[in-house]
This record gives sequence, C-alpha cells and structure tokens, in this order.
Amino acid sequence: MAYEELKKIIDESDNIVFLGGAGVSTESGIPDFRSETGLYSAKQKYGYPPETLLSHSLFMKKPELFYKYYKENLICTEAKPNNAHYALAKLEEMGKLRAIATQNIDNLHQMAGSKNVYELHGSVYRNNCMRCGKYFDLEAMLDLGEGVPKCPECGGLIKPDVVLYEEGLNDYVWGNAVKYISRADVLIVGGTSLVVYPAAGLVNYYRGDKLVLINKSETAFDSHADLVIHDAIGKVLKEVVLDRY
Ligand code: CNA
Repeated sequence: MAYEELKKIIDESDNIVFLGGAGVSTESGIPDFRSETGLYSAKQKYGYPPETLLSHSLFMKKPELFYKYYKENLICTEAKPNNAHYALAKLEEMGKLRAIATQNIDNLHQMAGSKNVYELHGSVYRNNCMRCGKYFDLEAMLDLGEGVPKCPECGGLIKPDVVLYEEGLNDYVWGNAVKYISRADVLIVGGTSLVVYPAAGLVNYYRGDKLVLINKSETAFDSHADLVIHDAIGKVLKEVVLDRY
C-alpha cells in the first residue's frame, strides 16, 4: 500500500527535502489557486485574472486594485498550521528532513516549527517602503488603514515581500532550494499543481530515485515519480508521520 511505501522511504532516509505549494495550506482554510474551490474559480469580481492582479505592472499602475485583491484574498491571519505542516516540522526535528522549499507566502511552516524554510515567493509577513526601505511587519502594514499603505515617514508606496508575476525570485532562496534538492536522497513534492515556473522546475534538479508526489489532482510530473499519492496531504502525513513516529 502507498502509505506503507511512504513510511518505509521516510524510515530509511535522513536526507529528505520537501517542495510544496498552496495545496499544503488548503486544510488550514487558505484557498489555493487551481482547485475547484480555488481563487481561479472565484467570481471575477475584480475584473482581471489572478496572474494580472498579482503582477508587478498592475501593482505599479493600480495599487488600489492590487491591495483590494491582496488584502481580501491573500492575507489570512487567522489560519493555523495543519497536520502537513506539523508532520514536516516533526521530520526536521527528528533529523530526517533537511529543508522545505515552499511556494506559499503564509508563514505556516514556520508557525508549525520548521526552521530551514526557503520561501520561493516571499511572505506576506514582510513589507518595505519602496522609497526609503523602512520595514513593516504585517500588523504594522495593516495598521496603516484601508486602501494603499503608504510609508508614514516618507509617503512612499509600501510593497509586500511577495514575488509578483513578472518579477524574479530571490537568488539566495533559489540557490538554497536548488542546493538542497539536488543533494536530497528523497524529494517529497506536495500540494502543488507544478505549473508555476520557475518553482516547478526545481523538481528537475532532483537526482535521486525516490521522488514522491502527494497531490489531490494529477500533475505533469506524475509519470516521473516513484510514488504518487492522490490524496489530501494533511491526512496522508498524519497517518504516515504524526500517528507513527
Ligand atoms: P495551485 O496551482 O493552486 O495548486 C495547488 C494544488 O494543490 C492543486 O493541484 C490541488 O489539487 C492540490 N491540493 C489542494 N489541496 C490539497 C490537499 N489538501 N492535499 C494535497 N493536494 C492538494 O498552487 P501552487 O502552489 O502549485 O501554485 C503556485 C502559486 C500559488 C504560488 O505562487 C503561490 O504563491 C500561490 N498561492 C499561495 C497560497 C499560500 O501561501 N497559502 C495561497 C494561494 C496561492
């Protein structure tokens, strides 16, 4: 059975790396992009698809619209880590998991206790003034009130430390994700449709023979994987990790 196979793979390794996406946080109540209930299928009340709303050019040209969408859909301060986040943190604590590379911007891995997390697309919890560089945590940014947050010191536009469409990834974060994945014995990929590049291309850096995919729906990488589980990742990792170690 697939769960037994996954347990055996985890038992035998102390060099596991996890690559994840929005599906890791759906069980925490944060919608992903491409599930049936994801943000792509939500009523188009903003007049543009998410790729446009979350693009650098829209941010610069229409910051009011960007922030309306962003605050209503991407900031979920109430969300708590789920079993997937806790299981991965436990595997790190046990010395089995070396790193997490995530496309998520929600900080839930860190909240669950994971230490070595590479946030490929940044985090909603960090923000900076584009003019003077002043730093604002999420609370400080939200405290600036409704609409477009402006720096109280210089009046500059505040930008979240989130990688928008049209922007490049952080070199340090990308370099570390490549380093850990290329050296991993086991790569577990979960909760990602693997269609957003360059993040999805990280799978191609893996050189081992234990590629595990845990995703509710099929992905283009299923045929390359050594083990594929089409199920909810929190449920899988609870049964395989939290209930057994
Ligand atoms: P996606 O394209 O929305 O894909 C999510 C995938 O996860 C789909 O294939 C689903 O079938 C699958 N899935 C959903 N729920 C589960 C579950 N419980 N268990 C297993 N699989 C599940 O999201 P990707 O991350 O692949 O796309 C990349 C985008 C989405 C990144 O740029 C993210 O920054 C962005 N995003 C992040 C968040 C977040 O931080 N939580 C939320 C929404 C979007």
